[in-house]
Amino acid sequence: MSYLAQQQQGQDKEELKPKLDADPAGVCLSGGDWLPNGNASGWGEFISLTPERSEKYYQYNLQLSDTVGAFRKVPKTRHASCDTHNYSLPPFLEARVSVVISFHNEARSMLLRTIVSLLSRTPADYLHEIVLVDDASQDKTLLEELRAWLGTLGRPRFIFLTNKQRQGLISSRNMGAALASGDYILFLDSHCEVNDGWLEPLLERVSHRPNLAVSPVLDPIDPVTLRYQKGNEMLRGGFDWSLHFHWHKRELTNQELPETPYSSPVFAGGVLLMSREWFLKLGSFNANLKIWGGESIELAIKLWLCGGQIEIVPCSRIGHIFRRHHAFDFPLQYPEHPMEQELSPAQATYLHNSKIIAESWLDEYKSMFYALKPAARRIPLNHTSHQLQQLRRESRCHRFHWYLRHVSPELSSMLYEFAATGTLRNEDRCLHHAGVKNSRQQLILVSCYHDDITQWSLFRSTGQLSTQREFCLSVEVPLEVTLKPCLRTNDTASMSQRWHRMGTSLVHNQTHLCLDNPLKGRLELTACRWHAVSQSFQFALEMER
Ligand code: UD2
Ligand code: MN
Repeated sequence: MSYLAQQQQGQDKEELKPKLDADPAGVCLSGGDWLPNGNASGWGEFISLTPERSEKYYQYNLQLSDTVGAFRKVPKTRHASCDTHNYSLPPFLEARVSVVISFHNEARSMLLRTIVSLLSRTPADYLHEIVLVDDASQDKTLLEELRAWLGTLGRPRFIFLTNKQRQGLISSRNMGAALASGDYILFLDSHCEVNDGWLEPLLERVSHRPNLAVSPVLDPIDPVTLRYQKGNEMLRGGFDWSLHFHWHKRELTNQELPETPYSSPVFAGGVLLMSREWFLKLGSFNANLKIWGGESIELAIKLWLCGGQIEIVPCSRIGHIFRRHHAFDFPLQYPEHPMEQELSPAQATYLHNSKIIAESWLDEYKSMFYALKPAARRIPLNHTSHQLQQLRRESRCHRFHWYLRHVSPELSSMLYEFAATGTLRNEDRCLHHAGVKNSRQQLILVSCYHDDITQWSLFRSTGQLSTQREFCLSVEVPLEVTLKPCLRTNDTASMSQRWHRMGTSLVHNQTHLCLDNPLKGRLELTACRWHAVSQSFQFALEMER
């Protein structure tokens, strides 16, 4: 029974009475409105104090968020069998959960809905505490007001923490975790709604295997309509060699049901639950990572390499608003550095964090990362990694090739599938896919130092040369070099998309002509000429055969 339900039902119970008399907070109305102090105007007043009222600022429909109420019903998205399964749960006293939420400029109604969904849908005895870290939000009175309301509930315990200066979500989550005292810790974004029965399936898994960390399936909540949708349980989390997160489709093995928990190379984004002790033993989130990005990939790698596992549990569902753009600014990372001209602060931050992951864990494979992200070489790292070296030694962590072999077949198959990968350079310019113009894909040659410069991969088996967005370099009649969606190789038209290497030339299989850049900027197909500079195209990384 959730805390709120218990409080309502327990109104006659002696032990709850004094608290309820003193503070009638926590009324869950059947219409779906959870009203602090049981007072409709309280909610309105509370949320109207959200300082910035534009939708663009939050990147979701603020007006709607303010009107749908702090509590609402959400559709059941998990498989029916999850409701009838008898979860084997640990005793309450051994499985107290601390929820850590860090937020920066979250709308009041949204943050409150996140908290109220937790209070309403989490078995009271398991929900030990909620740690709220205000990461220097513009709304200066929010936390105090929340404290006034929530702090009086008695249970669960609330811990409130305010950063005077912006620390970013990674440090903030670490600070929250350091103050937490539950057996398990859950990290949550501040615009989530947990669905019915979200916790039991997670606890069942981790209580039997202390080194296991778990994620729910994330159900997307539309940022415009706030419609709660069903997330896909057929995906595993992963990343590519540029250390960007990707979803990979999974296949069900014989007899495996879609709702059965399944192992995953990384978490479903940043929402994860694991033993607090194990989290601290792993050194928490890497404290050298800045502001936003990469921390859950870093944790996933060190967890697997140092003796843990990760599972995604489809019977556990948590709704999350996936925003299309960042809703916040990134602080300048390198004010005096020329790089600041080439990279936005968001790009510089992400690249910095990715470089830390590569340097910490990728061993000899970090050359793959640098080949795909050459700009990362110039990112300065001003820290020591003693702590990490100690962890690797003391916990006898595996080297990265173990992860390739045992955890992420996708990542290792990228190594074997490609004949070459990375930026594709001709003289001092690189081949770049610059989007669509006049309904044609634009293929241009630009400076190789753009952060988002196109990464190409030449597939060994098919000869296709494709961008990360799955466009393939193609030849159209009469001999025009273009970009087209990659075709399946059983489609005969895919013959126009096949290439092979001869030295540093790229030879088109069908015509036996070579890719050429004779006019410095326009690609053509011409007769191959040995050692012609305009026909020489170098990938950042050429694999050994
Ligand atoms: C995704 C993850 C998030 C984290 C992040 C990368 C999901 C559902 N979310 O976030 O958990 O792994 O990627 O780091 O997979 N915030 C701060 N301080 C800041 C910036 C953000 O506290 O300086 C808060 C923010 O209010 C939010 C959370 O951090 O609650 C995550 O940020 P986001 O929601 O803007 O980004 P998202 O969903 O891509
Ligand atoms: Mn988010």
